[in-house]
Amino acid sequence: MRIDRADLYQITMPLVSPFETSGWVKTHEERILVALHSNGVIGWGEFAGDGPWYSYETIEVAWHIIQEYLVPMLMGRQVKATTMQYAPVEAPWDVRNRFAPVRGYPIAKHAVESAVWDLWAKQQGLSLAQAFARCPQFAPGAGRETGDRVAVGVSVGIQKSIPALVDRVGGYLTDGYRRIKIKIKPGYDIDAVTALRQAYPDIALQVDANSVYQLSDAPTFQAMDPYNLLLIEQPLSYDDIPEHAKLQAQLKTPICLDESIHTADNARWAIELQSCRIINIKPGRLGGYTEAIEVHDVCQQHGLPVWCGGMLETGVGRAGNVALASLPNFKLPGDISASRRYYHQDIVEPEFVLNDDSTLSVPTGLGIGVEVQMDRLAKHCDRQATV
Ligand code: OSB
Ligand code: MG
Repeated sequence: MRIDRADLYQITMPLVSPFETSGWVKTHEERILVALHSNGVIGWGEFAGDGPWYSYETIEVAWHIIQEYLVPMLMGRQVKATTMQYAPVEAPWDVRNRFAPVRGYPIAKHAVESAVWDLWAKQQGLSLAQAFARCPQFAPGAGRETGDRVAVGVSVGIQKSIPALVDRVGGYLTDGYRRIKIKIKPGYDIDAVTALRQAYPDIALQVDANSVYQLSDAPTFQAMDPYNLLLIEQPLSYDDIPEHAKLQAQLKTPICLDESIHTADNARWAIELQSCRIINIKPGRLGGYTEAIEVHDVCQQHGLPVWCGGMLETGVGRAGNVALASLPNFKLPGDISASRRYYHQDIVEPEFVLNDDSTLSVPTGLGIGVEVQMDRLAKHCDRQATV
């Protein structure tokens, strides 16, 4: 695959409503879009980082790493101080090895790797979901049958009060979402869950702490056990695996790891130590779709269900998440809501809309299966560069 040119766009997108977690609050999202050109075909990828909150990767640092290292390495240019010999990559699943000498920066790597997947799928005449089905298997018997709709829910940020939360959740239920995740923090946890269970006794409900608690907070989570939550997401530190095992041993509710799982090896260790019973897969956090598919396969092999997390992606990243979630071990609804839950207007057409059964349809067109609208991109663009 010869890459002729790469265009980078930095954009700022206002959110429909502020998104608050235990660690940060956002009113706008900054994004980098990567467009790789090859023989007149364009492959798109998105850097949906943030930070340095959820991850250390800020927009400035990602721009630098993508422009000065990742794209040149992909194009086969010599990069300062590397010893590698570069041939063009043949398949998208080879990109992670190409990027392996660069330590860290998984979200930046994903932005470039995902553009290669899109480009390759378009060149092969495949949708992204079909392209994922061609990925080599990373564990015995890994399933590759993809569905045409994926179950989704909504991730609800911290609200000003518990009654405001109950209202907000009611709004999303009316919109048709059948799985609700709420962000929690100390002082806004058991009360929030109790109030939601009183108002909506039977809804599928889960919580996400974004790493703000400690093992000594185990009683808080034990107090949630009677509420029949689907899972408790990332209660402890963002790199921790062993202490989550100690917490899981004290709980009936499954722990789901998000921030702690950066690689397929991390997933293997977490399974081995019984740190969690469910894993959240985000291709950005994992450095790309290939690593994400490996985590999918490893979990499938061990009977651990996975689901697709989100980072408030625009339609570019969202399309990839939907395609990924169509793989068979994605057994729980994803944080992949409709475009309008996040943005007044998405930058792609068609936008993602919620089906009656709380699903999104998996695009069937070539590659990501949605078209980036260049006029909308231009409207939001703060910076552009060409490599
Ligand atoms: O922890 O899952 C998370 C958004 C940004 C960063 C981290 C997280 C989130 C969400 C939102 O929960 C999920 C979405 O995209 O709807
Ligand atoms: Mg999370």
